[in-house]
Amino acid sequence: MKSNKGGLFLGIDLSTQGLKATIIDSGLNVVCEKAVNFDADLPEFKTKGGVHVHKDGLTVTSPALMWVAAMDLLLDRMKGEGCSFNEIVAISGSGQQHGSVWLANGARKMLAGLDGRKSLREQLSDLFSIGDSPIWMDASTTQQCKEREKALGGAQTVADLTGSRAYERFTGNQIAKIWQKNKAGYESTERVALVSSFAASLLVGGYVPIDASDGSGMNLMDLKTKKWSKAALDCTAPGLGEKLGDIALSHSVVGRVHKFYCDRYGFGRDCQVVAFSGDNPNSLAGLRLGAAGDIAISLGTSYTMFGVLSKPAPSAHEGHIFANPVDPATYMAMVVWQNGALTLERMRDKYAGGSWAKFQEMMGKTRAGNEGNIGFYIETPEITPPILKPCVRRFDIKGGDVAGFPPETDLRAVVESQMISMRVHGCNIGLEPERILATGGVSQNKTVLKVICDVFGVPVYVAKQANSASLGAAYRAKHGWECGNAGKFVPYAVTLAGAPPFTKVMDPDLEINRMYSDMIMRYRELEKKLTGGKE
Ligand code: XUL
Repeated sequence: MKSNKGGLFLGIDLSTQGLKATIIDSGLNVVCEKAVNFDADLPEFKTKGGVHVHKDGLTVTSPALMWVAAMDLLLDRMKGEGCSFNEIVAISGSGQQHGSVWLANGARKMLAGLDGRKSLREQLSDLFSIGDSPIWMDASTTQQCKEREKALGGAQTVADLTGSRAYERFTGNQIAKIWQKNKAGYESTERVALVSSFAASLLVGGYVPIDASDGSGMNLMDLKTKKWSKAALDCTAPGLGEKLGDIALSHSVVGRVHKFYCDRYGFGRDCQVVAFSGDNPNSLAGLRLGAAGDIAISLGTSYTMFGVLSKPAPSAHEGHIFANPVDPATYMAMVVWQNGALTLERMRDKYAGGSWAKFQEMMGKTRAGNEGNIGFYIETPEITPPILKPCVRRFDIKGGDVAGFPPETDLRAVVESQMISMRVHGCNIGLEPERILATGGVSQNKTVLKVICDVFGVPVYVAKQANSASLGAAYRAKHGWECGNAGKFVPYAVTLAGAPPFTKVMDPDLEINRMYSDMIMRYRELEKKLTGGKE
């Protein structure tokens, strides 16, 4: 790795399926990337896609110690590649949103006492009061959502207060469930962290605040004041405010790396840690979304659609408003689909033997609009629209239920259904793109991009760098470091002046776009058959 006088910035992304690192230099060039895959690299934790789905099909957790072991492995790999840790001046990071990490009484001391002669895993095996962290795929808290919405005055009140109505995966509802079902676990907990703030805690060797942007995904924070809402805390669990600690703006410096990292890996003592945030907020930072009409579509494990709004209107039905991680004066709006890449990949495996090339070839044999056939592929509980009971439904052009489609038709039906759902539900919360920035694994796939482009009727761009969350974290490390040095907020655009432009990959076919606009009406009607009319 070349030496860099202006210092290096490290972004770390603790996602559902793995842990990634991206290092940039002061000119914003990516100089190093490394990754750990949980299933393949840490098979002893027996995860599938990084998670354990429990017997009820609704409870989904990940072993927190696996994340600790992954940090050891990632840093060892980077060290093995000769990574210049001593030149890193600031680190920030990203975590899958909503997941909670339960740190046991005494954990603060354990973190503070880290010793560079042993691995994190060796020293932190007793760190957790609850070892299985509930994550964003968990849909087991419908009862707690209902109870908390009732206590707070209804879905719209909760949305107005926290940015979203109560959602099963949102941390407040997960915490309420733990309090109700596992009181001993709750009581032996010193700190409840988010996945993002936990990763930062590992680096600092102590507790750090939750950042306002990821904090918006908890149904606990007052979105306007960016402080915990007392009413929301009170209807969740006793003594919760103390267990959660503070909230910080996302560009705040929250500490310096612990001596452990200096001794074991050669980090400098002054290397700063900037608040970690959620993966979607970090992607927003990585894709530098700022202009109205610039909307990102992230095609990863979950599919998400997001953009910046200055006057958001939180909805009692769907979508989320979060604090913007790079501009405290504005907000980000987002919609999430759980049946994203994994659902598409399962279809690819079923029909195209796991090959994207064959998948594209099969898509090429069908026409846009799929001869009027429409399908819904809810393989795991869906967030948008809320369909908690998995089901697959296929409809012909007359709206009649059909048992199956030919393979090619089935493949196109999944892609079209996923993208039409994005247009329908994104629009419901004010996400109306003038251009789309596509990111995430599936965005490499041109036939999928073509469907996005024609469904929305706007040009599609891609970032050269696929890992927008870890890149965004590296950008945010630079941003936070510059704000800290200046002693005041520095506009994000100033930090990122000179970042490489995005590449336009296609323009829409407006005739096909009109056809999709007509198809959307039918889609909405059919969707009601699955939701019973709920959005
Ligand atoms: C966002 C969400 C997912 C996770 C996945 O609300 O639940 O996108 O952040 O990483």
